Formats: sequence, structure tokens, C-alpha cells
Amino acid sequence: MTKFTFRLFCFAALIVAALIHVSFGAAAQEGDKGQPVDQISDPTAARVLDMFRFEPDLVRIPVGGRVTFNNSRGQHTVKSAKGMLPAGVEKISIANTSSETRTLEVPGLYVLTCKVHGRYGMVMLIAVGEPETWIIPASTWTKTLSGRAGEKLAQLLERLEAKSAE
Ligand SMILES: [Cu+2]
Repeated sequence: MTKFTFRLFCFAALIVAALIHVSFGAAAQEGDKGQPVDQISDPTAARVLDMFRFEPDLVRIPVGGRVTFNNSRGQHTVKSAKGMLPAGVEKISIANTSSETRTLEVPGLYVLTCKVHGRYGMVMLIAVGEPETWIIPASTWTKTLSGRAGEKLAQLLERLEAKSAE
């Protein structure tokens, strides 16, 4: 081994060590359920928008963070709104399970609705990563959703904006 190849070898080893460190540091731990989100029916709620809801309805997590959806049963489902996910992310569809965890690896905004109660405003927003990566085509998104869903999404986007300005 020449001096040069030895140096190259050391350099490569350093890079590999750094990469391993980074990936272990950022990855969610196995078994870590992350942020819980409950799906709730509450016919006695004062506002229609609160009768069927995700709780919390606005979640911010780091890249690679996890969200656990609870109570996707009966009529409640979790379904990504069409076109309202970061580019390249597969659609999300969860039903008939008491608990399911998803790891969100791609930064950006995720809009989720309940298939049955979405039109009553059962909508939630997950923001992954840093605000620079959140592209918010708010006017098109809020007009695309039907019923009270658009109204609810507009409120969520406003709250997110206020939150990220803090
Ligand atoms: Cu529902």
C-alpha cells in the first residue's frame, strides 16, 4: 500500500464512520411509536368541525419521525388527500386497525383525511422537517377538498404558519 492509497483508505473509512453515525442518530428507534394521533367521534361537540376529529390535528415531527394512528376502526380511516403529500411519497391508507405506526422520511407537508368524515372537516396536517421544505399551495389545496374539509385545512395551514413564525 502506497502512502497515497493508505491516506485514501483512511479518508474513506472516516466517511463511512460518519455516515453510520448520522444514520443511527437520525433513525427512529425500533419500537418507538412517536407522536400518537387519535381518531375521535364526539357528537356532543359544540362545533361541527370538532365532532369527528384527529387529535392532535396539527403535528410537527423531524425527518424520519414516527406517527402512530390510533382507532382507525368503524368508520374512521386515515387517507392521504390526493396530491397533498411531498413529491414521490406513496399514498397513505389505513383502516380496520386499532393502531398503526408510520415513519415519515420525506420532508414536507402531509394532509390526511378520514374517508367517511373528511367532508365534515376530519382533516389533519403533518409537517415534517424544516419550514423551508414546506411548499404550501394553500389556495389550490383548500379549494380541492370538499365540504368543510377545505375550511379546516385553511385553518390548519394558518396555525402552522403562526407556529413556524414563533
Ligand atoms: Cu372518521
